[in-house]
Amino acid sequence: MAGGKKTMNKAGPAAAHSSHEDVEELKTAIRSHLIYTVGKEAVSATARDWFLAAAHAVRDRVTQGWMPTLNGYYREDSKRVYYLSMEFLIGRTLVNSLINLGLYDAVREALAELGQDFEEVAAWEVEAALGNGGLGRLAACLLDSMATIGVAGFGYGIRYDYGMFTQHIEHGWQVESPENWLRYGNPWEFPRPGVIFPVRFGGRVIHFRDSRGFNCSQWVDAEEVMAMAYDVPVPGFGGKKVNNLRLWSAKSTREFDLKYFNAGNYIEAVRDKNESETLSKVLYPSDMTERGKELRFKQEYFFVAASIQDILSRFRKSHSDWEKLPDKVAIQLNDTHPAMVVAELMRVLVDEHELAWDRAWEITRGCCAYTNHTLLPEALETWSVDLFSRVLPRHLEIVYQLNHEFLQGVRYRHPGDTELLNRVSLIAEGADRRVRMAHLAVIGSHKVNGVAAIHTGLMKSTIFSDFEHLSPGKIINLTNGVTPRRWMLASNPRLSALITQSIGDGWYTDLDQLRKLEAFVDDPAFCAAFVEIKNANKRDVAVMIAQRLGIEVDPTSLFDVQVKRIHEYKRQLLNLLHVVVRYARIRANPLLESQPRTVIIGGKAAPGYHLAKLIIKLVNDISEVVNNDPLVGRRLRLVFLPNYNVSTAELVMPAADLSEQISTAGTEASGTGNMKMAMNGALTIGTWDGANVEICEEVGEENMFLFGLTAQEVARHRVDGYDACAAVRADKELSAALDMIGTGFFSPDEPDRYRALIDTLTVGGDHYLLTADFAQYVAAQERADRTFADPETWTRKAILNVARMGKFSSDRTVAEYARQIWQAL
Ligand code: 26V
Repeated sequence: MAGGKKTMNKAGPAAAHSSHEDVEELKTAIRSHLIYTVGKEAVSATARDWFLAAAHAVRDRVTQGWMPTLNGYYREDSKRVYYLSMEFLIGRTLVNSLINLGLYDAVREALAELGQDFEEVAAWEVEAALGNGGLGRLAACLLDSMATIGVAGFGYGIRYDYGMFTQHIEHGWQVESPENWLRYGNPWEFPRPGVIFPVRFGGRVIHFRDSRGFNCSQWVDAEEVMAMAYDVPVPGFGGKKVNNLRLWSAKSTREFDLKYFNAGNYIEAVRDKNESETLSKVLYPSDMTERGKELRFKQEYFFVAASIQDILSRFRKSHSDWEKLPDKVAIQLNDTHPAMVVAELMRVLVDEHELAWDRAWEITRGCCAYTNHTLLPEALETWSVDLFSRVLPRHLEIVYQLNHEFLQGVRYRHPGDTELLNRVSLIAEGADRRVRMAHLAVIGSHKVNGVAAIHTGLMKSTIFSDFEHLSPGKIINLTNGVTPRRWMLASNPRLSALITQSIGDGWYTDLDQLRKLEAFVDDPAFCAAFVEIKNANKRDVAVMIAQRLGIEVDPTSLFDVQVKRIHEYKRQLLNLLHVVVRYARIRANPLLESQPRTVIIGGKAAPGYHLAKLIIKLVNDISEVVNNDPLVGRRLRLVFLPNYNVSTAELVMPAADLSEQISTAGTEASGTGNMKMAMNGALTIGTWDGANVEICEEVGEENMFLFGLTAQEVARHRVDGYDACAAVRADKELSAALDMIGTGFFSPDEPDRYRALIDTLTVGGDHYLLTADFAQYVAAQERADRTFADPETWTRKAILNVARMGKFSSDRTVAEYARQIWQAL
């Protein structure tokens, strides 16, 4: 991933005013890192060399706050919050760190005085894409907020050698290539060769009686891999607290090497060494399915086992009483991926520290809490008992024992209800017996949370309804948020500067203060500036699209944006049907007056998800036809943005007029892109799903375009059965659009290309109910057109969106976690 100049960020929105001394000091630091860290002289240094030198100079400043923070936590014996996540989708770090440290203007000036253009230098940073999408990006936002509001929060994850793949588009199709993000080194991390723990796999369990006559178990003959720590400092805004993200990398053990070396088998030794190091090689690039993959199972246990050893050894430095563990340690499980924590903590406490089983169970549940991020059945993790017993035999025993005791309790309270026992069991019985990780996470946690009100309600009434009856009050809602530092200050410096001029800078850490902007909706100067900023952001994106894709888009047209992973439930296809309808209307009536629109779609498909890949090809096929049809003129453009990632998001979110959040009601747990666009002044066209519902409560239904079935209606359709073919027959425009796609209008080289895709909507039963929502969606789009045609009204609504999005700061989310789950504020 190379350069590409970004034509924005001219003014530092959040900079404490840089003093002359600051700039001089930074120049000296950057020069010195160029020579002593990068090993280059100014005359031969490339922009990347300058990036590395600047990054190291900034890292030094970050580090200055890091040790005092960590020492302070020791001194005060603060309760520590451990956020365990298989994914941290961090993105680039330079600009964000500068904003949080208040050094943005100073570094820009320092680089300028060294003859370097800040944007060009910053563009050389390769982003840390250690995540798939929403779940991983949320983890990164929560880390920023924990450091900002002063929670002693530590992230634990995996340092994948290869993060999210790079998406290329070849002949309209997605092609994946591995992203070797560490190729030029990662200036933000500190390798800790001294912090290294063994992680075991395989082997068997022996049972014996100890000297006290107690039954004991021991896990023996296992293979070992080492987990080595890499630390990444996480500065909060204002630089007062700098927390730590610890990422584990797999290394082979020394014994391992020696065994082979002594046998004189050098080549074998190196081969096996590589194999044991594959554990942290690659992020699984699926955000929903990748079931039953042994390597994924091992990755999960690998980072759980290393993190638990680290957490307990830190606890033991200042405590000897295990009962204190829940007072000093909170472990947040980001989805079920780290759910093995429950069994691992039990194993360590019981087998290694000889705690009584019941005491260990109290302690485990006192520490753990679990966040659910999806209701989709295909994403709920289960592991076959067979795999489990081969890889983690002792953990399987513990799961069985926990299940036995849990079911005994249920049986006692609900005698005779065998159906209930089957439903809540940790084991799904059948030909292929499987461990249900969500059930393990629920029983092993003192709190379970959903990520938006509607999602939590559905958790309680569907997938976890039995648990809700068994432990009322355990399941709570904590609506997601995003960090305004990255998603406003860093990505939208123009808007941020206007806001700060108008209401001061308190909103950086107290986003509710945006409400003060409501006083400006009738201020013509403010409105004009607001409009001009949106237009400038749109021009930036238009330039990027022209450079990257050679497509000319009209920056005054309505920018209609849907950026997110490609999934049937997110209904990019519904968006495309609307585009086809618009196009068909223009063809049928070439003189039609139509509000000019640029529809932008971006997102990655899981490499094995054929329908999602076909949707990408369809976007490209339609855009080829529409964008090159002279009949269309400036009225319509369709653009597929390749390789949508955090950096592209930072460019696109501030340029959106219309934010597409059109998932089938009840399927999108929360969404966070919806928040990013609305707080940057986009109006949402969306369904009654995820956080859209709460955004509506905040900004007002009159300032959005909501449409479609409610989650209840969706559920009713699923029970009663839904006749998609009848719905298609009844709608002329819909059937015409489906015919165009299905019969090869956009794919004359292969007329059948989209048959399978179209079939999902008709004979396939239309599981995600696109055809049911279609007419209402098109009507909502027409409302959007009419509103956009009246710029004053549109601007007013856009400003009110910004002003009323305060709730969706991840600072609020973290404060709720701290008070309601962690007891850490
Ligand atoms: C599942 C799997 C299955 C195995 C392979 C790797 C993998 C990676 C991730 C997942 C879980 C995906 C769940 C997810 O990303 N949920 C999203 O979470 C966001 C943050 O809460 C939320 O805004 C989105 O609505 C939700 O889809």
